[in-house]
Amino acid sequence: MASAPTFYISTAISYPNGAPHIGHAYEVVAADAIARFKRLDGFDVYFQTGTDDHGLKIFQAAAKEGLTPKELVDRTAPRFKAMADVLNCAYDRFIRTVDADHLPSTQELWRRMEANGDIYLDRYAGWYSVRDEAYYGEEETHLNADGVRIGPQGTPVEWTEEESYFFRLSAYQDRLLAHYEANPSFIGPDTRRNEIVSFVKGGLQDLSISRTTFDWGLPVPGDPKHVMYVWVDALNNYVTGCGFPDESDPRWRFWPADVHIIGKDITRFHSVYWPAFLMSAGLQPPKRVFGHGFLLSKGEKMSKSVGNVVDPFDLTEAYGVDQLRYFFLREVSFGQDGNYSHEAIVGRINADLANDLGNLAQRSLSMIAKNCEGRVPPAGALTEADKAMLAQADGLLAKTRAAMQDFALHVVLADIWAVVAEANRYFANNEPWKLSKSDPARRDTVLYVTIETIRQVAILTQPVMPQSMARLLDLLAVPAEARDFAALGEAGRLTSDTVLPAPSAVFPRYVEPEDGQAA
Ligand code: ME8
Repeated sequence: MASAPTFYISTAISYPNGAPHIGHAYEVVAADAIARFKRLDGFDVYFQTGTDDHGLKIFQAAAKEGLTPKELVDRTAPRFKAMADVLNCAYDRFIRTVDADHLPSTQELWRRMEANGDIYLDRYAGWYSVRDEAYYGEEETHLNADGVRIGPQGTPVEWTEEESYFFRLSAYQDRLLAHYEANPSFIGPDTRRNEIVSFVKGGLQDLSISRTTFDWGLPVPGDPKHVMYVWVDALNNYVTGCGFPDESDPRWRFWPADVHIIGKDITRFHSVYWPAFLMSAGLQPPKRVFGHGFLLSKGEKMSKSVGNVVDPFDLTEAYGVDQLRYFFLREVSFGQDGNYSHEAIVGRINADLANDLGNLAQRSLSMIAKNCEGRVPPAGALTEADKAMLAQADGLLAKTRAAMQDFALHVVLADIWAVVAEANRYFANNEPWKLSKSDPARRDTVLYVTIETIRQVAILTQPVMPQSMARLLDLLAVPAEARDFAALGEAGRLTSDTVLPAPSAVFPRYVEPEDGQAA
């Protein structure tokens, strides 16, 4: 048997300089849904997430708390892991840049770039943003009303001068542009691609890639008074996870990564610096970089200074894990910014989950429990309406796969819920509750077609709501080995006469707590 095709997906690795926030939750949930979709679709998946433990930002945050940087990250990084676990994200590795295998791997990348003639020692003088851990050209900065110099992401920059190693990024302009040209889907979505292409066309300056003013980082090989620039260290996590530089490691089969899922603010690092480093080191660039939008709390960017950080642990307590995952991925067009509000999430829970899917499952399964001895009813001769309903359900795999090509998670869910809506219309039009006396065989067929549609909806929705869909598939007595995408369509049709468990509600309505205080 041919081995399954590989699929490597990663999130960004988060700065553990504080607690994880809803933006971090959003990113890991989106990547997890894609990873689960690919697993169910037969791919050999590797999914990596983690934390970016080094750098000046962490160094300064630790100093503020009176801790060493290591003490700080050892306290905070586990919170990020706990968040991914609470959100039911099935990652293969939670990497930390303090992990033992990351140092030799990153030093080897450095050595290869150096051997290729792309690293030289000079002095750096320019603008640095600690918040972004990024160097900016003077023309990218401006003075705000208070006379503070601000970088392109809106964060303060400070003048920095020190001896530094440089990476010859300027030499990669043409190769990068050629790479974007030859691989049109390298940067997604398209708006992000256009921004990057024009940035690179504008000319690239060599990049300062080491620091001497603090020591919280990976030592430069052969010159340990320098630590590597945190972005060299951070980006390299993606190949450390594949066993680099040991190309005989079984995990090396996953490189080049199929997609790095990241936020739009760090697209430049992933689609300019990272492929240039890899080209220099003689490695292949990732196949795709996808920059999702920001999750905004009622229109504002979340930040600690604005005081509107929403704790992901509180959100799962208030609404439920699957409900939150569904909300993130249905409400926000993946790639665009999206808004979070209590009203919006309650709206989705009650309309899409409790009413549309939950009620349909509950009503049809209760009728079966009552009228069909709790067994999958027999399907008689199919009418045109029955066939049309089943054809819609059978057509979902092709549709959702197509949407997944562009990581359009919101389209995947919209396509599935269009079939849920159709199933509700079908159920209402055929009025099976009226047929018990007049035509029980017809009633059974309608119920069969309804729950067969629900079966396919449940299989396809597992990547987004794994626990709830497992429960729904349990209620349909679908065996564990018939829950992947190979069981979609006619191949996995429900078998009449199968005994079903007693039905129970999968999606309760959200009811405001007594004191009116939500989340
Ligand atoms: O950038 N909505 O770490 P980070 C959606 N360590 N996504 C958001 C968000 C929001 N409100 N706020 C942040 C770093 N993000 C680096 C990455 S990767 C080699 C190194 C996203 O903790 C952000 O865009 O600041 C990024 O993809 C991720 O969260 C981690 O952000």
